[in-house]
Parts: sequence; C-alpha cells; structure tokens
Amino acid sequence: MSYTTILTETRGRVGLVTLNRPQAMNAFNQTMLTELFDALETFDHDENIGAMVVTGNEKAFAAGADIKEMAEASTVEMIRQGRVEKWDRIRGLKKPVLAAVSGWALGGGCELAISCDMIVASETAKFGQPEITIGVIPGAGGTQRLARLLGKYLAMEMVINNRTLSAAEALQFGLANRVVPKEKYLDEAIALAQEIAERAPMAVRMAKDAVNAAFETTLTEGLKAEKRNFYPLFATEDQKEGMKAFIEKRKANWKGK
Ligand code: DAK
Repeated sequence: MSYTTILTETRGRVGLVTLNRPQAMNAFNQTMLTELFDALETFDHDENIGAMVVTGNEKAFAAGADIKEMAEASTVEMIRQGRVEKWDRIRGLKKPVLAAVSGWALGGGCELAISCDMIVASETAKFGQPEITIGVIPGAGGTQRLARLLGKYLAMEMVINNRTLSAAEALQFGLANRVVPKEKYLDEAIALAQEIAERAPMAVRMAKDAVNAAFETTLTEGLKAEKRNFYPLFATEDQKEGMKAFIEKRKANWKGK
C-alpha cells in the first residue's frame, strides 16, 4: 500500500511505522491518522509480523492533532469526521505496539504514545498535553490514561496546567520503559520489539489482552479475564512445544498455533 504521510517497512518480524510530516512536527492531519491505523492493522493481520513500532523523527514523535486543520471546525464537523472512532482503532490491535519517542510527544502525540503497549524514549523526549493552551482538552484518551498511569495529581497538572515531563521524569513516573541516548532510541525499540516478536505469538496476544484488562475493570473481573486467557493456551501446540523444549533443555520452535 502506498501512503503519503507515513513510511512503513519491516525489520525481521517487526513492522515499523514512521510518522512523516516533519514540516509540521508530525502533527496529525486526518490523512495521517487514517494511514497510521491502516498500516498498524495491516501489520496486525500479517502472520510474518510479531510486533510493531511507531516512531517519528528525532525532533518530534508527534506534536498532536493538526491545529491548522481543526481550527475552524464546528462540533458537528468534528463529530462527523469520526475522530474518536478513528483513535479507538489502536485499542483493537492484537499484537504489541511499541512507541519509539524522541523530541516532542504533545497532545495527540502523547496520547498515541500512551496508547501503545510500551514506550522507549530518547533522552530528548518530552511528553505533554498542551490542549489547555489552545482552549480545549485532550480528546484521545489523555485524561483517562494519564490518570491511570501517573495518578491524579500529576495527570491533573499535565492536563490543566500544561506540565511537560522530561524523558527522565517519564522514566521515574512510569511513563517509559527505558530512556536511551537519542542516537539509539529507534534501534533499541526495534530490538525490544524483535525480542517480543520471537516469542510464542498466541501467548503474547493473550498476555497483552490480560494486562490491558487491568485498566478496564475491577481486580475480580481482571483475574477472571486472566483465567479466560490462561486456560486456552493449553490447547495450543506452542504450549506443548514450549514446555517440552524446557524439559529437553533446548530452544522452543514456535508455530503460532
Ligand atoms: N498542528 C499544526 N502545525 C503544527 C503543530 C500542530 N499541532 N505543531 C507544530 N506545527 C507546525 C508549526 O506551525 C510550524 O509550521 P510553520 O510555521 O513552519 O508553517 C512547524 O510545525 C514547526 O513548528 P514550530 O516552528 O512551532 O517549532 P518549534 O520547535 O518552535 O516548536 C512545538 C515545536 C512542538 C513545541 C510547537 O510547534 C508547538 O507547541 N506545537 C503545538 C503543540 C500542541 O499544542 N499540540 C496539541 C494540539 S491539540 C481528538 C483526539 C485528539 C485530539 C483532538 C481531537 N478526537 C478524538 C476528537 C488532539 C488534539 C491535539 O493534539
């Protein structure tokens, strides 16, 4: 498929999507949003891919929604464009998605990063929700996800008062898995994704789903969700192979079934 606002490539079993509107700090216009989710869904359906990485460039992961595109929009137009539904598409992805973040991750850019399953950040990464400075609030999950990830007070400060987190703060407060020098963040994210992509595919899928259940529900319901994902794995060939390989002291040969 050919895209105009993103680049896609595969590296081993990793599908890489690069946001590519550098002239606008990778601000999301409608086309880029659609292309991003189309590309991720294509990788999600590809058996040769085990994990995805989303990245921007060194200066900007993404500076949020394209303010110039939506400045004159009415409420009705915003609703008709189905923006909320578009953002929901990332929640439907079954395979892990890693964000490789350098520079600005603002507004929808920060919301994209925290919609991913892991974040590898460069030392220059900066996370923020500046919507309040342009008279709106986050619309792609920022208020909810940041409150769950960081707790009420820091989330409140970011959303209400445009507090930006440095990469070091993101790591300290649990908003990044790791922070690495800016020359290495993408390689590091791809290497991590590759490691995950080489694991038993069905187990990875069930594990992702179970962890995500923790953000949706009570402990009791979450534990039920975990059990629902645990037992079916004993119906997979990979469970037999994984345990046999352990006993035979050899590397497992996953089949993805
Ligand atoms: N939109 C459009 N253009 C942008 C942009 C943005 N968000 N961010 C940067 N640009 C453009 C700049 O206008 C400039 O264009 P030219 O003037 O060269 O034509 C170019 O990118 C370079 O930017 P700067 O000259 O400003 O570069 P600096 O290094 O000085 O500053 C910056 C970089 C990222 C700190 C700054 O550009 C900035 O503050 N940008 C705006 C950040 C922001 O406010 N982001 C939040 C946007 S609102 C929804 C879901 C989500 C959303 C909405 C709805 N639904 C589900 C309904 C999300 C909303 C948002 O994200």
